[in-house]
Amino acid sequence: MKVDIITIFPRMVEAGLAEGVVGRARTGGLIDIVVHNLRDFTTDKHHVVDDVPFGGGPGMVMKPEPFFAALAAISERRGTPDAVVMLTPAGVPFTQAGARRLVGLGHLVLLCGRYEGIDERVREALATEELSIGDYVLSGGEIPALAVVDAVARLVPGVVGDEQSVDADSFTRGLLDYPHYTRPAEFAGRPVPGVLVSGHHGEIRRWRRNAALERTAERRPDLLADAALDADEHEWLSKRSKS
Ligand code: 9WO
Repeated sequence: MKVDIITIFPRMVEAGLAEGVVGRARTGGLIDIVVHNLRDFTTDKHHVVDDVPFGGGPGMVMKPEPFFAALAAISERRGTPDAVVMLTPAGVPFTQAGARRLVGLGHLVLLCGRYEGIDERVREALATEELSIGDYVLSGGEIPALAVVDAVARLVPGVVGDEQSVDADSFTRGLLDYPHYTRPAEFAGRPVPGVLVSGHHGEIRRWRRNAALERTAERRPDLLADAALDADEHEWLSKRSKS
């Protein structure tokens, strides 16, 4: 899996990729991520990446030339990407299914905007898709880019130590996660559910499945339509909706 990230804040992005699962996957050679400073693709001595907006209005707009030069250099050095993703609130909502689609591609380029936005010619001519991580406007596309990289990287074989934990991820089945507990067995007058300390693995699996289902039905019923449920779970849901 190759990822190229274009940003005017490379240190911010590198810091977000240096630790944890993604950091280990990079050092272990499981993912090849290169962070590019957009200013390296300018031709003036001040490395200008923005300019005033045509038509007037507040703020500055990111110039198209540096993005075009960066994409040409990346294609030359690392091959033509399979997707060029612009991070914007106007994009398609990013989901686990979206992460699964992206991990199937070999090479992604992520474009991070700042200021008031990126010149439209970049979106028209270079971006193959636009992704949003939520309906809010941030200061830049870097945090969304890190979110996308983290979700995609976790799906690269070998990145998450225990493969089972990715498959068992409730979100992998389209459900919210079940509650997690660790020691002490009782804290602040709140005991851990007995089944989790029973040693009955079948019971524990059932408890966790029902807890994920209950939590999803309670908080995100919209996810149930596409969730991968078995017959028991469908029966449980229909009983719940009648109660
Ligand atoms: C801002 C914006 C606001 C309303 C509708 C569409 C919009 N697009 C952008 C945009 O691309 N802005 C650039 C990137 C420049 C300003 C900071 N940027 C940004 C991206 N803010 N928030 C995001 C973002 C990206 C993905 N998911 C949520 C927010």
